[in-house]
Amino acid sequence: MSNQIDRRHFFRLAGLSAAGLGAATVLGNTPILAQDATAVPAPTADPTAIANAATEMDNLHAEGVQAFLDYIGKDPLFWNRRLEPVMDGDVKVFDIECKEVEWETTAGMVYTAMSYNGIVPGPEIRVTEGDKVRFNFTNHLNESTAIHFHGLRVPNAVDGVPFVTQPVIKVGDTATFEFTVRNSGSHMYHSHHNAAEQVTKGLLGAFIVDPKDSSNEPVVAADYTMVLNDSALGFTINGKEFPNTQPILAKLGDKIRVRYMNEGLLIHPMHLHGIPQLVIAKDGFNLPAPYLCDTLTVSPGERYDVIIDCDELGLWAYHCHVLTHAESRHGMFGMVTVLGVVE
Ligand SMILES: [Cu+2]
Repeated sequence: MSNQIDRRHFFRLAGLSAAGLGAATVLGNTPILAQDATAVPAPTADPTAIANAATEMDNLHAEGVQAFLDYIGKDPLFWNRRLEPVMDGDVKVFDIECKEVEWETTAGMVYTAMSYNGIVPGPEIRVTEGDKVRFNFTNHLNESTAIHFHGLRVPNAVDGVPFVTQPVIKVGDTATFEFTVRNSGSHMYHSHHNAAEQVTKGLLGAFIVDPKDSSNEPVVAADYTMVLNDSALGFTINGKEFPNTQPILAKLGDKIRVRYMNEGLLIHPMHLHGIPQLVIAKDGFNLPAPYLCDTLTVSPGERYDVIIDCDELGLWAYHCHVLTHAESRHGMFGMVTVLGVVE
């Protein structure tokens, strides 16, 4: 088969016009010229129609931003989903139910999610290094599940991997896990059974351990957790897609801490406009040499802690920089929020 026939076959598969093929044939066989033949033609449409279409796209972008602004303060769970324990002697007890829930990530986007206690992500666990904790997980799903404490130093027997260290939690059963929290930092808990589906559908949560000795902790005005997820429920921050995400609002001069946790299947380079991020910890380990960046790639399973010194007034876009996770012709969506620095 000649090279010429190969190229004709390729162009036919690509649905290209005979005119384009002819131009490429006349001009030669190099790949560059073949690409030229596929170039988008100069617009020939009515200029008014072009202007209207462009304005329509602009309006969709503007409507999304307005919807975000209108939604500020309407989701108190977004930054605050901590579960207070019940004390049993000196043990902090957390009761968690695994159950399906209809979960709306943004207006009109409702999914049948898998949840811990009816919310996605599940409740945030926050304890102190040295605490004794007990978790009672009850499975109301239609399939077995398992629980892994990701990043925590635990006895092997509570590592949560079915058929390696323990049985699954069968439908209707309650499983109890008890251990002493040995290491501080930003960690997670999530399903370790049919996990690509169960975790991306919502069986995930933050597990934050404050150090017993807090003298080396940075002093901050506020502490935010951003759980990133993708796939089953779209591209979400704390279970929500723009415009139904919430901004971080800070006062000029505030230092804030943000804890990123990626529970999804993809990388998410988190980019903050205007103000650098000081990375102080990776996977719960304080870094010996913190470093500055404006875009921090958070891979699946990773956690990063950053300090943001809010020294510039304004509304600073704050988003994943895989742009297909953040913006389309219909405007911004997915992993987008704003850091608002006000006087
Ligand atoms: Cu992303």
